[in-house]
Amino acid sequence: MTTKTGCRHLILVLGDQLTPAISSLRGADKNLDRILMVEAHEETTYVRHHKKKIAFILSAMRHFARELRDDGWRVDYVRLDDDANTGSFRGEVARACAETGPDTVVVTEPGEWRVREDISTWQDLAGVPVELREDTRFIVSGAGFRAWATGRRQMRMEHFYREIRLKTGLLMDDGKPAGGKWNNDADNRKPARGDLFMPQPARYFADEITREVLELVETRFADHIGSLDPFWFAVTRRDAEAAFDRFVDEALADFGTYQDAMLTGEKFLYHSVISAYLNAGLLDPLDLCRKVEAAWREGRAPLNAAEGYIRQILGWREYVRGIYWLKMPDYAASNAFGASRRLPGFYWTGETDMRCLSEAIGQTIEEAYAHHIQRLMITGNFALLAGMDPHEVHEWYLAVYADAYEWVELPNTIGMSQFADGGLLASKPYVSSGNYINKMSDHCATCSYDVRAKTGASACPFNALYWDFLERNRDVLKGNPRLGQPYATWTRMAPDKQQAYRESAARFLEKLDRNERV
Ligand code: FAD
Ligand code: DLZ
Ligand code: SF4
Repeated sequence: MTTKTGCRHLILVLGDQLTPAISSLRGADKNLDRILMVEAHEETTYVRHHKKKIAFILSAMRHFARELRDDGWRVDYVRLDDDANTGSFRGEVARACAETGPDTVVVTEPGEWRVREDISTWQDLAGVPVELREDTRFIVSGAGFRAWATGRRQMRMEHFYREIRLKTGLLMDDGKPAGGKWNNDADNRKPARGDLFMPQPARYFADEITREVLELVETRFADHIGSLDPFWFAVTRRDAEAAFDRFVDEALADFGTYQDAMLTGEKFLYHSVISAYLNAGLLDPLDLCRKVEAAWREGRAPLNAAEGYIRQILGWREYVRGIYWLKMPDYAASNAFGASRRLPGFYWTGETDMRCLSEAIGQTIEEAYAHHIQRLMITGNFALLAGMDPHEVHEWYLAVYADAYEWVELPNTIGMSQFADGGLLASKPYVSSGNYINKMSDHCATCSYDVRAKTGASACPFNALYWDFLERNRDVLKGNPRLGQPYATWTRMAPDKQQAYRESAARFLEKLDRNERV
């Protein structure tokens, strides 16, 4: 049945669902149905997103709306500055229902708990049935993950990953892992040297649509973190695919080897820099994995690189999504260590004498991007060692990265990085002293602090904080078999040395709490 304006289904497409393959469009009819896309004030401000993240999403949305219209769809596109815009999905769905009188509102499940909760109220609000469809862009459904998780004592990513390799046949030969091993990390994770050839991600000029968005964002979100210049993100599927192909051609071969490396001034190294595109729907995860497998089979990349890369997408990405939907809403409030320190101001400015942190945060402000090891072993490591409130840490990560949506960011922050879930996701906290950072980067050579000094005002703060963290959280961590060695070392340490570490950490944390420059 159609209604007064000829609208059968009102199909809401969210800003991270930008693909014609989205399940809400399945079975849709260009003559009977209307598509609604909304630039919503509420979405742009529920955390204070990086300007570049907002600009990327709005520009990609506008380009996708154009693509749909060119393909013959009726698209109602509500801009942020439209006078009638009510500022929320809920308000715009109600307004569109009143105007077009659809039989049903159709939407693919969102990536955040908060939006899903909201959607459950729309039926009453708009007086129209709401059909929530599964997001089929993922390889494992919510129900599939729940089935995998049921009855398991431990939900380790590595076991989950093997099952998806079997299920998809990716990197499998005659039912066995290609090359004989499921995981080739033994060949990965070496430090990098500054004289290596550094591939660069594909960069795109801002077209008229993007330029208009950049102006809008600069005006409306002037007080949000980040710079808009340079803006070089792909905002269409075609460009995002070209960016990925370039990564495969130029950087994939060394992806595994330098996956954990950090170099001053090198923001991307051999990473693919496609997470923002992938999470917004411009790229398809299985498609990427198949391209990487093909590169290996054709001899264009070694197995350690191809397997390492595929594991990130097929393994980690699917796994954290499964954990998110399995454990929400309580997961967001996890705080196994009862940590409560406020995030220091330098997380928003990059103004610190700790070179590793100023590099990671500085490039975050500039690019809305940092690679995994910077997020985990620099900003995350420091926040965990210093006892920052995990919820505040989560809101920081959600705000500052162009790829951040809660389904992927929250388990990475709460679980992997802050161990706030007490070890559900990670088998031990990812913490280190300055030694690890010195091994994996060249930052310490130009730092104001001395990485070799253990205690005192000029010693690398990570050194004392590391031992202080272990001692402070002994009750939570003492039974962890993977921490047996560090606890044994601490116990063997002379009491005056232990005391020097703890005093050094306390003095540093007091400075931090007084908002003094560190
Ligand atoms: P590459 O290093 O080239 O890896 C390829 C792809 O693998 C990525 O694009 C991504 O899609 C996937 N991937 C790799 N690691 C992970 C992971 N741990 N979880 C999920 N997918 C992964 N990733 C996000 O996409 N959004 C986030 O909001 C996010 N927040 C994070 C917060 C913290 C504290 C940490 C430690 C990690 C977070 N990650 C997040 C994971 C990872 O850091 C990014 O996916 C990666 O840095 C994106 O850069 P890239 O595209 O160059 O990735
Ligand atoms: C992150 C974001 C931003 C900044 N702005 C919008 C927007 O204006 N309109 C929109 O549809 N989506 C936006 N998004 C993405 C949504 O927040 C995302 O779809 C939900 O969090 C569910 O994952
Ligand atoms: Fe970071 Fe410490 Fe090295 Fe400075 S010395 S760069 S604070 S690890």
